Amino acid sequence: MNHKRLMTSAVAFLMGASFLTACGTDTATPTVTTGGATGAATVAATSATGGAATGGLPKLAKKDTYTVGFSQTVSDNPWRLAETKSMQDEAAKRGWKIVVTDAGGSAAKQVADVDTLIAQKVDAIFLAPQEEKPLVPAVMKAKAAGIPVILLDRTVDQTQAQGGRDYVTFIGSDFVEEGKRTAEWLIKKTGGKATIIELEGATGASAATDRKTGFDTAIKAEAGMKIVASQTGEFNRDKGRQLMQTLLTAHPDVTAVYAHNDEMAVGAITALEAGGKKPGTDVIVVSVDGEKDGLQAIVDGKLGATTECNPRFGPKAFDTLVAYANNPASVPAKIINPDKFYDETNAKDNLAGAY
Ligand code: GYE
Repeated sequence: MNHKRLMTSAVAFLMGASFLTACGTDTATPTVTTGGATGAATVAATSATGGAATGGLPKLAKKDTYTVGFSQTVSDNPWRLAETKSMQDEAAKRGWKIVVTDAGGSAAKQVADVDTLIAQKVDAIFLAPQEEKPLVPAVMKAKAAGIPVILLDRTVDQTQAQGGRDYVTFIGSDFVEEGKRTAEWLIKKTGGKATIIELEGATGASAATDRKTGFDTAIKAEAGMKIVASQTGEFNRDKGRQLMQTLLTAHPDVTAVYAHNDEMAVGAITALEAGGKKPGTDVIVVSVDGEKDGLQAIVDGKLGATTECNPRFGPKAFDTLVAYANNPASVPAKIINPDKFYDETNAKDNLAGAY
């Protein structure tokens, strides 16, 4: 970030902070950034758009710029940081204001964060739900307040809230498919014979539930593929490392590890090496995401493969919101991102562009 940009962000942050105080909504500590100097000069006023929901979805008025909220789950890994940056960069590009909240991995805190965004009367809310069930009331509250919600990267419980009815749409990957593709690569690599430890993502998160379903279903059809342990490492590198250390002691005969994200895979690789195993040879490790450290681990021969899950939502998220303002019927209830796949054949070529 150059000096001018830094100053702009600092000014924007201060203006955002005073804006929050003025509104008496200082229960959370959102980060506020705007799109460059012009954006910073005009951040003082926000406006509520669209009417209150009368059964259907809240409308979004057509405007040149919007103030949007982005409710992030946690900021402790490169995937989350890349997602937040993509949203902020896109806001800056368009001269929109964006208010970012960080739930610190707590669904309860995220519900409060959404309350804060509603109280600020943002035009729309981009929500990355930490967990499927606890965030349903937040979606409903925003709807009742007349604020359209777009779900990003994870979804909410589909039996209670639905795209096109309670929230505008979900934009993200097909997690079941990610789990399945990762399993298929592992089956091929191991000739259908492996003793597997599964490191799950955050409990209750759709990304974890569905990645497990996809992988476990694909493995079930193979008599030689056995999952001997499956526990949560919460999508976190160090928790993944600690969990792998524990599970390795209980299952020293492990020959494969499936981690629901690269962060936990990298942690598991550290634990395997500390436990005297050679990842890539003794134990084949596979995961999901395609972050820089994941691709580097493939180049180093320690990670076998990773199915991409792209965190750069900014352009698509903002385009979708504009499309919704122009013509609500043009936005489908679900927008699925295409995912690439990385292994030793292409990891090196994609390293430079990775996050
Ligand atoms: O794969 C993981 C993260 O919800 C798709 O959450 C996302 C997942 C992502 O923290 O690394």
